Amino acid sequence: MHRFFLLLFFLFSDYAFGQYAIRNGVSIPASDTLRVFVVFAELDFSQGPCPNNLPDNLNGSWPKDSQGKTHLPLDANTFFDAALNPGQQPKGFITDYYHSASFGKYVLLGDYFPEVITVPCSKMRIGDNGVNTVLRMLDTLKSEDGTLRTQNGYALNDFDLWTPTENGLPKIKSPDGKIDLLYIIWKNNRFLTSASTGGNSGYGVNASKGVAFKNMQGINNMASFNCNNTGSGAYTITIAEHLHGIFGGNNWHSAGGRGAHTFLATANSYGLTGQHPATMQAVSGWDRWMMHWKRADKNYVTSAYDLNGKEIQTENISIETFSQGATFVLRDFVETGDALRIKLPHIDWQKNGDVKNQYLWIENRQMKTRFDEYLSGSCVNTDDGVFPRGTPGIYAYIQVGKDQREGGKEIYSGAYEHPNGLASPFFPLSAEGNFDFYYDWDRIQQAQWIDCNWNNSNLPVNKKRSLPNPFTGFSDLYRYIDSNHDGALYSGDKLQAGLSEVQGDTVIHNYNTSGDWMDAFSSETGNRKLAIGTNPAPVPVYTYTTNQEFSTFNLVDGKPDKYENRTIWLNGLSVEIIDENKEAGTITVQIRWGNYDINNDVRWCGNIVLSPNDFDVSKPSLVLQTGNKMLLDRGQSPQFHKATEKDKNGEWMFTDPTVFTCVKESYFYLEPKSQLVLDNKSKLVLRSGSKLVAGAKSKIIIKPGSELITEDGSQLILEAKAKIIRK
Ligand SMILES: [Ca+2]
Ligand SMILES: [Ca+2]
Ligand SMILES: [Ca+2]
Repeated sequence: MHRFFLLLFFLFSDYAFGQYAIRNGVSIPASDTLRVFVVFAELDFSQGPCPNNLPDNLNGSWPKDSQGKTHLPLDANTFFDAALNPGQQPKGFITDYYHSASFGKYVLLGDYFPEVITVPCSKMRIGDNGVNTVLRMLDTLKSEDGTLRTQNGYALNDFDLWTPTENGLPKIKSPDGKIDLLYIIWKNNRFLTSASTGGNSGYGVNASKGVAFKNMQGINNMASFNCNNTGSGAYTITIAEHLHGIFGGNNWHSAGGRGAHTFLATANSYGLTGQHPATMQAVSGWDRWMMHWKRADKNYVTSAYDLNGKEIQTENISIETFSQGATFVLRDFVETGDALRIKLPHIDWQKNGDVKNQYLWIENRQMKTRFDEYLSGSCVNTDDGVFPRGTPGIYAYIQVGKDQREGGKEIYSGAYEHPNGLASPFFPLSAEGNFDFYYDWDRIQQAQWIDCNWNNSNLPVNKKRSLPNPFTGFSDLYRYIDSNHDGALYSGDKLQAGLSEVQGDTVIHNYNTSGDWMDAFSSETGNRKLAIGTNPAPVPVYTYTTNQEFSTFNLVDGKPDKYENRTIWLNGLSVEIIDENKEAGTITVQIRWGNYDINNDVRWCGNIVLSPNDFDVSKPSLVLQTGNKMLLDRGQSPQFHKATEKDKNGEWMFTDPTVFTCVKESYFYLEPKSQLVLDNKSKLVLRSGSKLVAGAKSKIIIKPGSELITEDGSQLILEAKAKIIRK
């Protein structure tokens, strides 16, 4: 039998023999048609004893009649389409979601048993997924033609289209006598994963045998989770549980969820693998790239169009592949798949343990489908309703690792150093920028049940008083604070940031971590460019592995592991919007690699490295243009989970002082009348073979405690009336 499977695989796969690929799905297919058998179930807490004698405190919104009988959620028929004819648009939210995400390649159908299965509490044990209990109860029900019928009249074997294979190998499209995928959606099961399973959690899709029932020999896969409310929250949790069947285990969540995380805090990105606190669940470029979901009329999964209308593959834009730069026209990503994926220079992963590659994704999102919608809609700042579902424009995020689409079985590895190993690998770049936030301690908001506050005490941010920090600052979509001042993050920090903001004289409760209208690069927000001098900038971001509970951190001898990126590699990349066609919804984006100029004031923090000019080492690789000021300063946004030292006001700091290193052959040019200021123990290091030229009347100001270090063989050239001022 085993040999037979392998033969089929060899014949029908377009990959080499033995190749595993994420797009083949874990235990279920991630393309073609799959029909989910859904059972809505509840626990009857009056038929105890219940485990640990816990009470029923998940009441949810499922209806009950006057006899106390629980009925199906009112929107039970809105999750899935039971069937879909070719060319027909799905109505069910989840069927439509995957249909849209995959351009119709993934038809995820579903139908449900027409009554709620009520399970006595005494039949549950803590940690039991409840599958066999539910299957045995179904087995006792009256058969119709030897089977059970679902709401739309399907028999059980209509849910058996597939025979599973190994994770990552193509599934076989023939029945094996087992239900392909059983979803048990619970109203109130407190015992699923622990003695306190919440109203929206449980087991994601995974392979599971299950007992024989009726005319079936069992099941291939199950998901079993609470969904005690109806409406959009129910769809969100269902999509979040389904991802494990197609992407992988907990290390495939993004924007929170269980699994060890890539960054010091989880970033609120969007996409299929996101769940709360994702900004949106609409499909991302990475989702489609990973799953090979291509629009039928296109040649490539990830592509865009040049100015002549020719489709260009854009999944591997780099300084090597598009060294002269390029200009692309992007249509709405969700509808077309147009997107750019740009490999950030200076990180080049070769083997496990190396620093993971980072890629900048650029997507035009016009907010056209019903999935382009904030998950926290009513609490989001939409510019007073001007952009209720987000501002149409360019959305940008950095992908860290998660770039092994095929290979051996290790593509599913959860090992921290493996490129695919960590969850929450996306770092959104909000057009609003990155800052060292100013928190207004005089206006702490006490816990109260008001809109968008949810009884959390919180600390408002004052953006007007925050300092720009494009490289290592936080944004609305990525932040954490030591609010109890004990020198440790995730240690007693009940007071939260991200729920409120000081505007003028008042505090606005706007849940600003959940995304807002200012995230898009667009003429609407005024930010149309990512480059070395902008905020944010297209440079690699720091990583810092945190476990799923944020209780342990992966340090070696007290330092981040060697696969972590802790270097801001400067580069000449710029990504700029050069045209927006509002009517057609298209955006033209220009990519260049030789943009080394800074034409505004900047405040830079972190471990920053300047490399040589990529095209001509005799030319500058960084130019601070006339009249502008660069401040090298110590960042205030935490970059370690434990404080490094106290500042002069006695406050804990979670950063190292800034070090700006100019490596061999790099060339930093201060144009006439520009100013470079070193403050707060910043160091500027000129390595042997590097060059700093201070143009006429420019100034290098070195504040107490800061240093300019010129190694032997480096050049520091002061042109007419340029000055170094030590304060
Ligand atoms: Ca099957
Ligand atoms: Ca914002
Ligand atoms: Ca703390």
